Amino acid sequence: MLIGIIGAPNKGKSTLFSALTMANAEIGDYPFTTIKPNRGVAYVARECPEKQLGLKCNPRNSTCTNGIRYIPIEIVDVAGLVPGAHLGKGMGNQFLTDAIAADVLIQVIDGTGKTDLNGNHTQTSNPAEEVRMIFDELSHWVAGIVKKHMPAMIKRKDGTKALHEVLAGLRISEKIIEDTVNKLGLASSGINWKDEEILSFSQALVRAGKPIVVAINKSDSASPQQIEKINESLKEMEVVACSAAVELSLKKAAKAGIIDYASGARGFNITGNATDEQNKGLEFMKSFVQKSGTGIQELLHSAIFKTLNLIVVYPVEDENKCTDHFGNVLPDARLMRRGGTAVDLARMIHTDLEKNFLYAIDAKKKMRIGKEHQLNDGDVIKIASAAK
Ligand SMILES: Nc1nc2c(ncn2[C@@H]2O[C@H](COP(=O)(O)OP(=O)(O)OP(=O)(O)O)[C@@H](O)[C@H]2O)c(=O)[nH]1
Ligand SMILES: [Mg+2]
Repeated sequence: MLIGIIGAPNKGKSTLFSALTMANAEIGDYPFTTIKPNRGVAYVARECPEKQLGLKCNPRNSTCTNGIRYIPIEIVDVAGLVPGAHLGKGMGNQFLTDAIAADVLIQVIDGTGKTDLNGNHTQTSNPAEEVRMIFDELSHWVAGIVKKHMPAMIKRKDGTKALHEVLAGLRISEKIIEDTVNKLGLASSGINWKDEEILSFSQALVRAGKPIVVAINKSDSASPQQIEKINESLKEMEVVACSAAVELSLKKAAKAGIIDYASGARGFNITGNATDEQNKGLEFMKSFVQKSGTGIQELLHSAIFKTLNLIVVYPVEDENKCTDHFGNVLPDARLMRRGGTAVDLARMIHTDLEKNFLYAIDAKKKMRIGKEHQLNDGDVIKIASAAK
Protein backbone atom coordinates (compact mmCIF):
# COMPACT_ATOMS: atom_id res chain seq x y z
CA MET A 1 0.00 0.00 0.00
CA LEU A 2 1.48 3.34 -1.04
CA ILE A 3 0.19 6.88 -0.52
CA GLY A 4 1.67 9.66 -2.66
CA ILE A 5 1.65 13.22 -1.33
CA ILE A 6 1.39 15.76 -4.13
CA GLY A 7 0.47 19.40 -4.57
CA ALA A 8 1.75 22.83 -5.52
CA PRO A 9 4.88 24.09 -3.72
CA ASN A 10 4.87 25.44 -0.16
CA LYS A 11 1.53 23.89 0.87
CA GLY A 12 2.83 21.69 3.70
CA LYS A 13 3.45 18.38 1.88
CA SER A 14 6.69 17.64 3.70
CA THR A 15 5.21 18.82 7.01
CA LEU A 16 2.39 16.33 6.48
CA PHE A 17 4.91 13.66 5.50
CA SER A 18 6.91 14.33 8.69
CA ALA A 19 3.79 14.40 10.87
CA LEU A 20 2.70 11.05 9.42
CA THR A 21 6.05 9.30 9.52
CA MET A 22 8.06 11.22 12.14
CA ALA A 23 10.92 11.15 9.64
CA ASN A 24 12.92 14.34 9.24
CA ALA A 25 11.95 15.84 5.91
CA GLU A 26 13.15 19.33 5.13
CA ILE A 27 10.44 21.97 5.64
CA GLY A 28 10.69 25.57 4.45
CA ASP A 29 8.48 28.58 3.85
CA TYR A 30 9.45 28.90 0.19
CA PRO A 31 8.78 26.91 -3.02
CA PHE A 32 10.80 23.80 -3.89
CA THR A 33 12.15 22.98 -0.46
CA THR A 34 11.76 19.35 -1.50
CA ILE A 35 13.71 18.18 -4.51
CA LYS A 36 14.40 14.51 -3.91
CA PRO A 37 11.42 12.41 -2.76
CA ASN A 38 11.01 11.60 0.92
CA ARG A 39 9.95 8.04 1.72
CA GLY A 40 8.65 6.72 5.01
CA VAL A 41 6.01 4.71 6.81
CA ALA A 42 2.80 6.02 8.37
CA TYR A 43 0.35 4.10 10.55
CA VAL A 44 -3.38 4.01 10.05
CA ALA A 45 -5.33 3.31 13.24
CA ARG A 46 -8.12 0.73 13.61
CA GLU A 47 -9.69 -0.94 16.63
CA CYS A 48 -7.96 -4.28 17.28
CA PRO A 49 -10.30 -7.30 17.74
CA GLU A 50 -8.29 -8.38 20.83
CA LYS A 51 -10.74 -6.75 23.26
CA GLN A 52 -13.82 -8.24 21.65
CA LEU A 53 -12.16 -11.66 21.73
CA GLY A 54 -10.89 -11.25 25.30
CA LEU A 55 -7.29 -11.78 24.18
CA LYS A 56 -4.00 -9.90 24.28
CA CYS A 57 -2.40 -9.67 20.86
CA ASN A 58 1.26 -10.05 19.76
CA PRO A 59 1.32 -8.14 16.48
CA ARG A 60 3.93 -8.96 13.86
CA ASN A 61 3.24 -6.82 10.81
CA SER A 62 1.70 -3.92 12.78
CA THR A 63 1.64 -2.55 16.34
CA CYS A 64 -1.08 -2.28 18.97
CA THR A 65 -1.43 0.27 21.77
CA ASN A 66 -4.41 0.41 24.12
CA GLY A 67 -6.51 -1.78 21.86
CA ILE A 68 -5.78 0.28 18.74
CA ARG A 69 -4.00 -1.51 15.88
CA TYR A 70 -1.60 0.65 13.86
CA ILE A 71 -1.15 -0.67 10.35
CA PRO A 72 1.86 0.48 8.31
CA ILE A 73 1.36 2.34 5.03
CA GLU A 74 4.20 3.52 2.83
CA ILE A 75 4.28 7.23 2.07
CA VAL A 76 6.17 9.23 -0.55
CA ASP A 77 6.42 13.02 -0.62
CA VAL A 78 7.63 14.71 -3.80
CA ALA A 79 8.52 18.17 -5.08
CA GLY A 80 5.82 20.74 -5.80
CA LEU A 81 4.07 20.91 -9.17
CA VAL A 82 3.44 24.32 -10.72
CA PRO A 83 1.27 25.42 -13.66
CA GLY A 84 3.15 24.52 -16.83
CA ALA A 85 5.25 21.83 -15.10
CA HIS A 86 4.67 19.67 -18.21
CA LEU A 87 6.39 22.39 -20.23
CA GLY A 88 9.36 22.36 -17.87
CA LYS A 89 8.24 25.06 -15.40
CA GLY A 90 9.40 24.79 -11.79
CA MET A 91 10.95 21.40 -11.18
CA GLY A 92 9.19 19.99 -14.25
CA ASN A 93 7.08 16.87 -13.84
CA GLN A 94 9.49 13.94 -14.13
CA PHE A 95 9.43 13.44 -10.37
CA LEU A 96 5.80 12.35 -10.67
CA THR A 97 7.11 8.88 -11.51
CA ASP A 98 7.84 8.52 -7.79
CA ALA A 99 4.33 9.42 -6.62
CA ILE A 100 2.07 8.17 -9.37
CA ALA A 101 2.61 4.50 -8.55
CA ALA A 102 0.66 5.20 -5.35
CA ASP A 103 -2.66 3.48 -4.71
CA VAL A 104 -4.09 6.80 -3.57
CA LEU A 105 -2.85 10.37 -3.75
CA ILE A 106 -3.21 13.02 -1.07
CA GLN A 107 -3.16 16.49 -2.55
CA VAL A 108 -2.18 19.11 0.00
CA ILE A 109 -3.68 22.57 -0.53
CA ASP A 110 -3.18 25.71 1.55
CA GLY A 111 -6.46 26.41 3.36
CA THR A 112 -5.34 29.92 4.31
CA GLY A 113 -5.12 30.99 0.65
CA LYS A 114 -1.87 32.77 1.45
CA THR A 115 0.31 30.99 -1.10
CA ASP A 116 -0.37 30.99 -4.84
CA LEU A 117 -0.15 28.20 -7.42
CA ASN A 118 3.61 28.68 -7.58
CA GLY A 119 4.01 28.59 -3.81
CA ASN A 120 4.74 32.31 -3.44
CA HIS A 121 3.12 34.45 -0.76
CA THR A 122 -0.08 36.27 -1.70
CA GLN A 123 -3.31 37.40 -0.03
CA THR A 124 -5.70 36.51 -2.82
CA SER A 125 -5.30 32.88 -3.70
CA ASN A 126 -8.24 30.52 -4.22
CA PRO A 127 -7.02 27.16 -2.85
CA ALA A 128 -9.65 25.20 -4.80
CA GLU A 129 -7.82 26.23 -8.01
CA GLU A 130 -4.82 24.20 -6.86
CA VAL A 131 -6.89 21.06 -7.31
CA ARG A 132 -7.72 21.87 -10.92
CA MET A 133 -4.11 22.84 -11.66
CA ILE A 134 -2.73 19.58 -10.26
CA PHE A 135 -5.31 17.57 -12.19
CA ASP A 136 -4.26 19.38 -15.40
CA GLU A 137 -0.60 18.70 -14.76
CA LEU A 138 -1.19 15.02 -13.95
CA SER A 139 -3.22 14.67 -17.14
CA HIS A 140 -0.57 16.40 -19.24
CA TRP A 141 2.10 14.20 -17.74
CA VAL A 142 0.18 11.06 -18.75
CA ALA A 143 -0.53 12.59 -22.17
CA GLY A 144 3.19 13.22 -22.64
CA ILE A 145 3.97 9.54 -22.05
CA VAL A 146 1.24 8.35 -24.41
CA LYS A 147 2.34 10.79 -27.10
CA LYS A 148 5.97 9.77 -26.85
CA HIS A 149 5.04 6.15 -27.52
CA MET A 150 2.53 6.83 -30.27
CA PRO A 151 4.80 5.74 -33.17
CA ALA A 152 5.21 2.30 -31.55
CA MET A 153 1.53 2.00 -30.69
CA ILE A 154 0.35 2.61 -34.24
CA LYS A 155 1.87 -0.76 -35.13
CA ARG A 156 0.08 -2.62 -32.34
CA LYS A 157 -3.29 -4.33 -32.92
CA ASP A 158 -3.75 -4.84 -29.17
CA GLY A 159 -3.92 -1.12 -28.40
CA THR A 160 -5.11 -1.29 -24.78
CA LYS A 161 -2.43 -3.83 -23.95
CA ALA A 162 0.15 -1.54 -25.55
CA LEU A 163 -1.18 1.40 -23.50
CA HIS A 164 -1.03 -0.70 -20.35
CA GLU A 165 2.63 -1.48 -21.05
CA VAL A 166 3.51 2.12 -21.84
CA LEU A 167 1.71 3.36 -18.71
CA ALA A 168 2.95 0.55 -16.42
CA GLY A 169 4.42 3.10 -13.99
CA LEU A 170 0.90 4.36 -13.18
CA ARG A 171 -0.14 0.98 -11.81
CA ILE A 172 -3.60 1.32 -13.34
CA SER A 173 -5.22 -1.95 -14.45
CA GLU A 174 -5.65 -2.83 -18.13
CA LYS A 175 -9.37 -3.11 -17.45
CA ILE A 176 -9.61 0.55 -16.37
CA ILE A 177 -7.52 1.57 -19.39
CA GLU A 178 -9.78 -0.42 -21.70
CA ASP A 179 -12.96 0.96 -20.13
CA THR A 180 -11.61 4.50 -20.48
CA VAL A 181 -10.80 4.01 -24.18
CA ASN A 182 -14.25 2.51 -24.82
CA LYS A 183 -16.12 5.15 -22.87
CA LEU A 184 -14.55 7.87 -25.00
CA GLY A 185 -15.22 5.89 -28.19
CA LEU A 186 -11.53 6.04 -29.16
CA ALA A 187 -9.82 3.61 -31.55
CA SER A 188 -8.26 0.76 -29.59
CA SER A 189 -6.23 -0.88 -32.35
CA GLY A 190 -3.33 0.71 -34.21
CA ILE A 191 -3.73 3.71 -31.91
CA ASN A 192 -2.98 6.95 -33.71
CA TRP A 193 -4.87 9.52 -31.70
CA LYS A 194 -4.82 13.27 -32.24
CA ASP A 195 -3.40 15.46 -29.44
CA GLU A 196 -6.90 16.37 -28.16
CA GLU A 197 -7.81 12.68 -28.03
CA ILE A 198 -4.65 11.86 -26.11
CA LEU A 199 -5.45 14.59 -23.61
CA SER A 200 -9.09 13.56 -23.12
CA PHE A 201 -7.98 9.96 -22.64
CA SER A 202 -5.36 11.04 -20.10
CA GLN A 203 -7.83 13.20 -18.16
CA ALA A 204 -10.39 10.41 -18.03
CA LEU A 205 -7.72 7.89 -17.02
CA VAL A 206 -6.43 10.05 -14.15
CA ARG A 207 -10.03 10.48 -12.97
CA ALA A 208 -10.81 6.77 -13.17
CA GLY A 209 -7.51 5.31 -12.02
CA LYS A 210 -5.91 7.67 -9.51
CA PRO A 211 -8.12 8.43 -6.53
CA ILE A 212 -7.27 11.72 -4.83
CA VAL A 213 -8.06 12.93 -1.32
CA VAL A 214 -7.65 16.66 -0.77
CA ALA A 215 -6.04 17.81 2.48
CA ILE A 216 -7.06 21.40 3.26
CA ASN A 217 -3.93 22.10 5.25
CA LYS A 218 -2.94 24.92 7.63
CA SER A 219 -6.43 24.76 9.13
CA ASP A 220 -4.91 26.17 12.35
CA SER A 221 -4.48 29.48 10.53
CA ALA A 222 -7.61 29.44 8.36
CA SER A 223 -11.06 30.62 9.45
CA PRO A 224 -13.98 28.17 9.53
CA GLN A 225 -15.56 30.29 6.77
CA GLN A 226 -12.49 29.84 4.56
CA ILE A 227 -12.55 26.07 5.06
CA GLU A 228 -16.30 25.96 4.42
CA LYS A 229 -15.86 27.87 1.17
CA ILE A 230 -13.21 25.45 -0.07
CA ASN A 231 -15.38 22.49 0.95
CA GLU A 232 -18.22 23.98 -1.04
CA SER A 233 -16.10 24.39 -4.21
CA LEU A 234 -14.75 20.85 -3.93
CA LYS A 235 -18.08 19.18 -3.16
CA GLU A 236 -17.48 16.29 -5.53
CA MET A 237 -14.17 15.36 -3.95
CA GLU A 238 -13.08 13.62 -0.79
CA VAL A 239 -11.83 16.51 1.37
CA VAL A 240 -10.39 16.66 4.90
CA ALA A 241 -9.31 19.83 6.75
CA CYS A 242 -6.11 19.37 8.74
CA SER A 243 -3.11 20.94 10.34
CA ALA A 244 0.07 19.07 9.57
CA ALA A 245 2.08 21.60 11.58
CA VAL A 246 0.08 21.13 14.79
CA GLU A 247 0.19 17.34 14.44
CA LEU A 248 3.95 17.47 13.92
CA SER A 249 4.51 19.78 16.90
CA LEU A 250 2.35 17.64 19.17
CA LYS A 251 4.05 14.43 18.10
CA LYS A 252 7.46 16.00 18.69
CA ALA A 253 6.38 17.25 22.13
CA ALA A 254 5.07 13.78 22.96
CA LYS A 255 8.31 12.20 21.81
CA ALA A 256 10.24 14.61 24.05
CA GLY A 257 8.04 13.55 26.99
CA ILE A 258 6.45 16.99 27.39
CA ILE A 259 2.87 15.86 26.65
CA ASP A 260 0.93 12.59 26.38
CA TYR A 261 -0.65 13.22 22.96
CA ALA A 262 -1.80 10.21 20.90
CA SER A 263 -2.35 10.89 17.19
CA GLY A 264 -6.01 11.68 16.54
CA ALA A 265 -6.82 12.51 20.18
CA ARG A 266 -8.90 15.58 21.03
CA GLY A 267 -6.72 16.54 23.93
CA PHE A 268 -3.51 15.91 25.86
CA ASN A 269 -1.94 16.57 29.26
CA ILE A 270 1.33 18.29 29.96
CA THR A 271 3.48 15.61 31.55
CA GLY A 272 6.97 17.12 31.41
CA ASN A 273 8.77 20.41 31.76
CA ALA A 274 7.93 22.98 29.13
CA THR A 275 9.38 26.47 28.71
CA ASP A 276 7.01 29.48 28.93
CA GLU A 277 7.08 29.77 25.16
CA GLN A 278 6.31 26.07 24.71
CA ASN A 279 3.45 26.40 27.21
CA LYS A 280 1.96 29.24 25.17
CA GLY A 281 2.11 27.15 22.00
CA LEU A 282 0.67 24.13 23.78
CA GLU A 283 -2.26 26.19 25.10
CA PHE A 284 -3.12 27.27 21.56
CA MET A 285 -2.80 23.72 20.24
CA LYS A 286 -4.87 22.34 23.09
CA SER A 287 -7.84 24.52 22.28
CA PHE A 288 -7.32 23.84 18.56
CA VAL A 289 -7.42 20.04 18.94
CA GLN A 290 -10.35 20.30 21.33
CA LYS A 291 -12.32 22.11 18.63
CA SER A 292 -11.42 20.09 15.57
CA GLY A 293 -8.53 17.70 16.14
CA THR A 294 -5.55 17.96 13.80
CA GLY A 295 -7.42 16.05 11.09
CA ILE A 296 -4.38 13.89 10.33
CA GLN A 297 -5.87 10.53 11.36
CA GLU A 298 -9.12 11.45 9.57
CA LEU A 299 -7.06 12.13 6.46
CA LEU A 300 -5.41 8.70 6.56
CA HIS A 301 -8.75 7.06 7.30
CA SER A 302 -10.34 8.85 4.43
CA ALA A 303 -7.60 7.70 2.02
CA ILE A 304 -7.52 4.07 3.16
CA PHE A 305 -11.04 3.26 4.32
CA LYS A 306 -13.26 5.66 2.34
CA THR A 307 -11.48 6.39 -0.93
CA LEU A 308 -9.78 3.02 -1.39
CA ASN A 309 -12.62 1.34 0.51
CA LEU A 310 -10.33 -1.16 2.22
CA ILE A 311 -11.07 -3.33 5.23
CA VAL A 312 -8.76 -4.92 7.81
CA VAL A 313 -8.75 -8.69 8.16
CA TYR A 314 -6.74 -10.84 10.58
CA PRO A 315 -5.61 -14.22 9.21
CA VAL A 316 -4.81 -16.87 11.85
CA GLU A 317 -3.83 -20.55 11.79
CA ASP A 318 -5.62 -21.58 14.96
CA GLU A 319 -9.19 -20.33 14.98
CA ASN A 320 -9.68 -21.04 18.69
CA LYS A 321 -6.61 -19.29 20.06
CA CYS A 322 -6.48 -16.83 17.13
CA THR A 323 -2.77 -17.52 16.74
CA ASP A 324 -0.25 -18.15 13.99
CA HIS A 325 2.10 -21.12 13.77
CA PHE A 326 4.30 -19.68 16.52
CA GLY A 327 1.51 -18.91 18.95
CA ASN A 328 1.37 -15.16 18.24
CA VAL A 329 -2.15 -13.88 18.91
CA LEU A 330 -3.70 -11.90 16.01
CA PRO A 331 -0.26 -11.47 14.44
CA ASP A 332 -1.12 -9.81 11.14
CA ALA A 333 -3.53 -7.08 10.14
CA ARG A 334 -4.11 -7.27 6.38
CA LEU A 335 -5.63 -4.50 4.32
CA MET A 336 -7.87 -5.78 1.53
CA ARG A 337 -10.59 -4.33 -0.68
CA ARG A 338 -14.13 -4.30 0.66
CA GLY A 339 -16.04 -7.10 -1.04
CA GLY A 340 -12.93 -9.30 -1.03
CA THR A 341 -13.56 -13.00 -0.36
CA ALA A 342 -11.97 -15.77 1.68
CA VAL A 343 -10.09 -16.99 -1.40
CA ASP A 344 -8.86 -13.45 -2.12
CA LEU A 345 -7.34 -13.45 1.36
CA ALA A 346 -5.79 -16.87 0.72
CA ARG A 347 -4.21 -15.51 -2.48
CA MET A 348 -2.82 -12.48 -0.62
CA ILE A 349 -1.11 -14.76 1.88
CA HIS A 350 0.28 -17.34 -0.56
CA THR A 351 -0.63 -18.67 -4.00
CA ASP A 352 -0.35 -22.23 -2.58
CA LEU A 353 -3.00 -21.40 -0.02
CA GLU A 354 -5.27 -20.27 -2.85
CA LYS A 355 -4.53 -23.34 -4.98
CA ASN A 356 -5.17 -25.80 -2.15
CA PHE A 357 -8.02 -23.87 -0.53
CA LEU A 358 -10.51 -26.20 1.22
CA TYR A 359 -12.61 -23.86 3.32
CA ALA A 360 -12.21 -20.98 5.77
CA ILE A 361 -13.38 -20.39 9.32
CA ASP A 362 -14.72 -17.14 10.70
CA ALA A 363 -13.05 -17.29 14.13
CA LYS A 364 -15.37 -14.74 15.74
CA LYS A 365 -18.53 -16.57 14.72
CA LYS A 366 -16.90 -20.01 14.84
CA MET A 367 -18.44 -20.63 11.47
CA ARG A 368 -17.19 -22.40 8.37
CA ILE A 369 -17.25 -20.21 5.25
CA GLY A 370 -16.68 -20.94 1.57
CA LYS A 371 -14.29 -19.55 -1.04
CA GLU A 372 -16.60 -16.84 -2.25
CA HIS A 373 -17.73 -15.67 1.17
CA GLN A 374 -17.21 -11.91 1.42
CA LEU A 375 -15.15 -10.83 4.39
CA ASN A 376 -16.03 -7.99 6.75
CA ASP A 377 -13.91 -5.37 8.42
CA GLY A 378 -12.31 -6.80 11.57
CA ASP A 379 -12.85 -10.44 10.60
CA VAL A 380 -10.47 -13.04 12.04
CA ILE A 381 -10.10 -15.82 9.49
CA LYS A 382 -8.46 -19.22 9.34
CA ILE A 383 -7.85 -20.64 5.87
CA ALA A 384 -7.84 -24.42 5.74
CA SER A 385 -5.88 -25.82 2.83
CA ALA A 386 -5.01 -29.26 1.53
CA ALA A 387 -1.29 -28.42 1.48
CA LYS A 388 0.90 -30.16 4.04
N1 LIG B 1 0.18 27.33 9.88
C1 LIG B 1 0.59 26.20 9.28
N2 LIG B 1 1.71 26.21 8.52
C2 LIG B 1 2.07 25.05 7.93
C3 LIG B 1 1.32 23.85 8.07
N3 LIG B 1 1.93 22.88 7.36
C4 LIG B 1 3.02 23.45 6.81
N4 LIG B 1 3.11 24.76 7.15
C5 LIG B 1 4.17 25.70 6.74
O1 LIG B 1 4.16 25.82 5.32
C6 LIG B 1 5.48 26.01 4.82
C7 LIG B 1 5.77 24.96 3.74
O2 LIG B 1 5.86 23.67 4.35
P1 LIG B 1 6.50 22.42 3.58
O3 LIG B 1 6.08 21.23 4.34
O4 LIG B 1 7.95 22.63 3.35
O5 LIG B 1 5.72 22.53 2.22
P2 LIG B 1 5.88 21.65 0.86
O6 LIG B 1 4.54 21.58 0.26
O7 LIG B 1 6.57 20.38 1.15
O8 LIG B 1 6.81 22.60 0.01
P3 LIG B 1 7.77 22.23 -1.24
O9 LIG B 1 8.61 21.05 -0.88
O10 LIG B 1 8.58 23.47 -1.40
O11 LIG B 1 6.87 21.98 -2.39
C8 LIG B 1 6.41 25.91 6.01
O12 LIG B 1 6.69 27.22 6.46
C9 LIG B 1 5.58 25.16 7.04
O13 LIG B 1 5.95 25.45 8.37
C10 LIG B 1 0.14 23.88 8.89
O14 LIG B 1 -0.58 22.90 9.09
N5 LIG B 1 -0.16 25.09 9.46
MG1 LIG C 1 8.31 19.61 0.50
